[in-house]
Amino acid sequence: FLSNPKELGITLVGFSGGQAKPGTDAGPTVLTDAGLLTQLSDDLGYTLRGDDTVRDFNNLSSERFKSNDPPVRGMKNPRSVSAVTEQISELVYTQAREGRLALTLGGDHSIAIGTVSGVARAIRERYPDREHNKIAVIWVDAHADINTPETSDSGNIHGMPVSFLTGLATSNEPGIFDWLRDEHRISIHKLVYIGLRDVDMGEKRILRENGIKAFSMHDIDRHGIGKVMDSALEYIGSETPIHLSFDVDALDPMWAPSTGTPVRGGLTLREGDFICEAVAETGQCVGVDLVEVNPQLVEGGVGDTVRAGVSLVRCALGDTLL
Ligand code: 6HN
Ligand code: MN
Ligand code: MN
Ligand code: MN
Repeated sequence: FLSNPKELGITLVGFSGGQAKPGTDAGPTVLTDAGLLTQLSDDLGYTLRGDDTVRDFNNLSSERFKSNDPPVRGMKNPRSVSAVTEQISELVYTQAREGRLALTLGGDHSIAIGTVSGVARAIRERYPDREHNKIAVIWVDAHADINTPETSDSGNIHGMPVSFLTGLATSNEPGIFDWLRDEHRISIHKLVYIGLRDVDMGEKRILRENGIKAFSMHDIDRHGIGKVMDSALEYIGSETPIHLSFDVDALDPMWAPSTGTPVRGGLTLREGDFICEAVAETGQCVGVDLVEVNPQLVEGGVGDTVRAGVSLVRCALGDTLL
């Protein structure tokens, strides 16, 4: 699915409007300051060709926060999140359309409305005649992020991206996700969750009623991460391109404390790395997000979380495979 499997299209998205805590906007900076991009080219041999291969959204966006953006259907900052994700979708689309692996560093998880929709549209266009031109999404997270505006208690859009991406939630309101069309959407049957442990009541109902594939921490404890990844990848099938959306809060706070909604009882770093390796090993991976790194939250600093994030991205790009 990639025209050159060693070519990356990177998008840096310092955006925090999908939730209330400042700091997530500095996520891409702490990851790149740790040398992540240099490591990807120098250690892993990825090409970052031309000045369009790394798109720094911080410099591109003129209107990250709209000044007049009152809630709609309970959603907070709806116009800002919609405008930002629309631009990300376009950027990521152009990268993936070139056959590059689209890597996005966030930012809060609302940005996945942009990344997943951009990749989904690009792959459809690249393979119009293929049966398997609809991407699967592996969503690694403590949370399901599938609230609709109506089921959400918080109104934070980072808890809703999957409902907009699957079409469970829609909006025709001008400037509020009215840009999302069928070509951007993913099938609810090609979605797999891993690492869930804090799912809201309304979300559990959505998961149940739609028969959505989900591996909770309970399943990982029972079967082990190896069997869980086997089942997840078998469910997706070997012909389907995969987008991996990794929320760093899937890891236990012991490994990734600097994040906005930490939940204890999570993945070890090694289990997280294994998930990424197993996806890389398929050769089907077309997009990767790493989101919710927030350098402002923890007293002892963001070091542990950044090291974990760097490790996850390296593994997703095949670094640890022999
Ligand atoms: N994330 N379910 C909660 C909510 O506000 O809807 C938490 C969402 C967390 C979102 O971690 O990306
Ligand atoms: Mn989460
Ligand atoms: Mn909750
Ligand atoms: Mn999330």
